Amino acid sequence: MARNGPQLDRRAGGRGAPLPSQGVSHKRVRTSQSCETVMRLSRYFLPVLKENPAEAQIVSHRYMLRAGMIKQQAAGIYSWLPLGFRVLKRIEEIVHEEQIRAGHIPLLMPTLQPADLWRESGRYEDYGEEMLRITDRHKRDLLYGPTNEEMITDIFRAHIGSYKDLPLTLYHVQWKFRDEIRPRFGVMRGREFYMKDGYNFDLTKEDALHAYNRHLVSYLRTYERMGLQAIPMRADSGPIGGDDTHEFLVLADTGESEVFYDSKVTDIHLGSREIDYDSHEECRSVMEEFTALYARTDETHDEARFNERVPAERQRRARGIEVGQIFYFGTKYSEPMGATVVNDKGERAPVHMGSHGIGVSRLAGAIIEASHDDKGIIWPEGVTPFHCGIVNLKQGDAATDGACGEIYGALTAKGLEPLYDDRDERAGAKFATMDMIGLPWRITVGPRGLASGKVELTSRRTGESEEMTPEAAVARIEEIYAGA
Ligand code: 5CA
Repeated sequence: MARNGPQLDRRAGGRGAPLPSQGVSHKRVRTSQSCETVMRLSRYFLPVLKENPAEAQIVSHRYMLRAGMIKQQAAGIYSWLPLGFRVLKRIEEIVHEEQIRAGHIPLLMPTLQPADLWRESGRYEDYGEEMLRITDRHKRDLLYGPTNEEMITDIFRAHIGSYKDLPLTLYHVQWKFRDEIRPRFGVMRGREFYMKDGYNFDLTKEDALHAYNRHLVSYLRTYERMGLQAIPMRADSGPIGGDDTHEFLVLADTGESEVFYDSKVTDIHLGSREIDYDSHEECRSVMEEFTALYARTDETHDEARFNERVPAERQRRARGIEVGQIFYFGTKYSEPMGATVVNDKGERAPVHMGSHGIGVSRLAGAIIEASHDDKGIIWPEGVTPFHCGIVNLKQGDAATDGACGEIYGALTAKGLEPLYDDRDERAGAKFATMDMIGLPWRITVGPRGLASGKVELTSRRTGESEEMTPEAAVARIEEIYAGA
């Protein structure tokens, strides 16, 4: 991986515009995590497992358990332990930044929803066994939301009545529950899972299709910042409805979806292009560029068309992990639920809508599937739980302890978050832990190197090490994360 790849470029914005704050910082999450004690391994909570857990069938599940990221509490329901929680928050933060950059507005809806809302759209009965239905003490029917089309439509109709308030896209990142028949692969197919779901409201179909394209572009950016290539593929809309829908697939042998595509699609990247999210033309042209070549999931795959359009040597049949999906469904919810606006001629009409989801918790697993080796996880810089590790090879040695402390202090003073392995452990055990938890950079400090004023900077991805002064190592880490 290029050291300054697109996923490092956290500062680049559409048209270079500064991000509005909207309650979401575009620096690291600081919520009680950056306090010094939690970044010293001797005082952290990192329950690393030495053995492979028998229940884990795929590498991401295995490594998430072994690296002490998650703990299963019931089938498909997990606690996120401190390391996993940091990754989850980091993924969420990138999602927020890119949504806000595209002009979408965050809010927060509850996990529990009244059944009556779903009776209005007709989905209460349709949704079937996957919906967790709950009755409260007053015998009122509730459900744990599997998605939020009805609730957001209810919010819209309560407050908006004029075309002048459009376009509008609202989104949240919230826990969902789907009582999956076969929860498996850890957080990849959970029953309780964390999802970003966004909903656009537009006056016309044309505007709503712009919202669709805008979401497609913002999703491409989101995934690339996480070090992932997620290919938009024509898919089936399932219980959400509508005819226009694309899923975003990360190619991986362990993926649950069967995919068919022209190998040329993997050459297309968004990179650091500046996209004007208000421009219908720009968003449409990116959408067309990314969806012109054949790429479909098994639900919409058409073998005859595939053979006709894709030369044999470029035909790929593979597996993929679905990390997001976008939908345009017109007035499917606005009409039955009465979400209308008055247009400039004074006529009232239902709004055109779409919904757009990203599997935030699933992404933690998908990133590991795409980025690991036989020693453990290799986090892309964009989502790493800590910017780098510091390994003290001789704990208790005054010079080594002192140098580690200085490096630690210099990094944190620059707003970076290192994880300092200050345990009284053998070097081999410390390296094994660092390799398993996958921090992309490691600074190793030992008495031998220090005698000539040097520490070692190692890339987790390439395994290459370089000797340099502690100051140079700190400067290098800073440069890497500045995306300069
Ligand atoms: N309302 C629409 C868009 S917001 C919706 O619910 N779309 S979805 O069903 O495709 O879900 C969005 C994303 O959530 C999926 O692409 C997938 O990445 C993730 N997801 C869906 N089901 C699960 C699950 N059981 N476990 C983990 N992630 C899931």
